[in-house]
Amino acid sequence: MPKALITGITGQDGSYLADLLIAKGYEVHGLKRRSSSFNTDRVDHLYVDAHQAGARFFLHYADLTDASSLARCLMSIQPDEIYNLGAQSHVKVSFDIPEYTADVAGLGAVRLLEAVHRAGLHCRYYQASSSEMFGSIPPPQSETSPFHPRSPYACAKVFAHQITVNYRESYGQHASCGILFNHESPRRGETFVTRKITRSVARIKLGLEDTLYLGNLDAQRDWGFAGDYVEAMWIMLQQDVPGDYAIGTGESHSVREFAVAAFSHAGLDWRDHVKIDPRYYRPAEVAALRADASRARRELGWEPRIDFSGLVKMMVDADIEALEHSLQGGVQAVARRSAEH
Ligand code: NAP
Ligand code: F7E
Repeated sequence: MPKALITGITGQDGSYLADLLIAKGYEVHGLKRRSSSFNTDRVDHLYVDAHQAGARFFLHYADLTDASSLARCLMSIQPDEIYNLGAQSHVKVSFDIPEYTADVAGLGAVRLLEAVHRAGLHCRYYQASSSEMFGSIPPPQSETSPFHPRSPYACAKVFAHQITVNYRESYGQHASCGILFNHESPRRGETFVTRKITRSVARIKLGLEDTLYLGNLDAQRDWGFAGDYVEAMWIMLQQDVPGDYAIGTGESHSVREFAVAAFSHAGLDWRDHVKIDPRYYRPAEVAALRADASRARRELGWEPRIDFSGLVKMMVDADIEALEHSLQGGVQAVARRSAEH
């Protein structure tokens, strides 16, 4: 039975990847960090008592800022595949906590790669690189496009990407980078713009609020479905030869278009509800991202299944259903935490 280790398993992508690997028959180990509140909501459905015979899902306390915890987990698990998905992944927040963001998203990768190297493990490694690394380079962007990062987050990701390539070239590690464009889902963090919009649409539709405050509506992103993108991660590690691949739909839309589509799917007019609050602007913005994923299509046979309108509908429907469910249960404490970012 192949063994996988996932950092960031409690996040959006980690949870979809864990679903995929469990379905493929893997033993899945995830690193979770210590939190004063529960942070395993997205993977609780996979939980099985470790004492039960046949348990294949295990969580371990560790942190990407703590090299010894990573080395300890690697030695005890001895994984065949490592997926490094852990990060402080919010671009706007990275301007507020730049050093921590660089520590987790940048140095975290070299801590893990070095621990693999020192332990002499012959496992395959996936690095979660990001289209944010392209920054101000005009679309379409591919693996061969130059990088011009526009945030502390993107700078950290460029370091993690380059150090992964460096370990591959220096030590022959089977290490691949997926340069993923934005991907979303009903499990998307509540403060990213798509989920912020679809949660607010649900609250407006059900009469709990009236106004949604957003920042730059003109930014364009290539939005796909996270469930499709974790398949690309797995396929990369099944290749004989490691490499770097841009993963995206090849289609981009503005934040405004996303809002129009989301409100209209719920039978609402976005102009009645959306207002601009400049506090959501960023010190430096990435204007437009659109993937050229032709290498992934050609060499990995990867194609996205869900398109833009399917994604918007899936997210709006899921948020309306979740809110109706919680209201029916009498739980009205749906804090407006997304207003913070
Ligand atoms: P996410 O939902 O924000 O999940 C991030 C994960 O990293 C969470 O499990 C989080 O734990 C964990 N984490 C944060 N700080 C950590 C630390 N110090 N040590 C160990 N783990 C830590 O992100 P995502 O959307 O799933 O993205 C997965 C990866 O792909 C990230 O590296 C992200 O930067 C990258 N990426 C994402 C996209 C996208 O559009 N989603 C595109 C390109 C690249 P908690 O649950 O405890 O917070
Ligand atoms: O912003 C604009 C904002 O925070 C998208 C991460 O997963 O994808 C993600 O980074 C756009 C930006 O994602 C609001 O200015 C307008 O132009 O949803 P986002 P992101 O910054 O693209 C990349 C690929 C990653 O790697 C990252 O980890 O939307 N925008 N108004 C807003 N954004 C937010 N969050 N909130 C607003 O109110």
